[in-house]
Amino acid sequence: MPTLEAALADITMLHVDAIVNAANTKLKGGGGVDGAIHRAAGKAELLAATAPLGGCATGDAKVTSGLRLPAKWIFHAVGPVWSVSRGGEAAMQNADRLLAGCYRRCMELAREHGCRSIAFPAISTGVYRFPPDRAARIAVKTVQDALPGSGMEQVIFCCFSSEAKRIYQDLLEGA
Ligand code: AR6
Repeated sequence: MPTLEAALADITMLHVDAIVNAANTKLKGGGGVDGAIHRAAGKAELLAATAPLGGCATGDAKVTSGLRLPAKWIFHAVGPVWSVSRGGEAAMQNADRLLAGCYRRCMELAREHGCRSIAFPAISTGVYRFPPDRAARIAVKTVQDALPGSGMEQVIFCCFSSEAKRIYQDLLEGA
């Protein structure tokens, strides 16, 4: 059985086959985890690697190598911006679907690239303001659904605060 774990860590330091970036549709870098990944991987080199990819749609992900990171691959996923004030329940469900799409697509990419370990940040829960509890439920469920037959051995939900880690731990322990 693969291990699913919550870790409090800087995702750029993790020794896994793939780390996931919380990117934007232009794939031209930004703040938060995206900025940290660009700094650690080598900003100029990573921008050169993403330039030919033609951006990325929300809910999808694109691949580059890990460059100077310990990880072999970076999956650049674009999560939805949480802006329900403009659409109520329908907008929330659309955001849920797009966020799930990020995790599903990254698990597909992991399989295509023969990855046995992957680390996800809490996509959309920073600048994009997705509620952390709701995002974590979607993350864990989508990854669990994608595990059978994936060859995955280790999935790390990489948290940047102890509150975020607690949310994931509770979900993973079935609390
Ligand atoms: N390691 C792990 N998690 C981190 C790290 C890190 N080094 N740094 C931040 N986080 P955010 P988003 C957490 O804002 O909401 C960028 O400008 C952070 O605490 O990085 O998807 C992009 O270019 C939060 O829980 O991503 C986009 O424009 C989580 O990572 C936009 O932000 C995601 O926060 C994407 O916004």
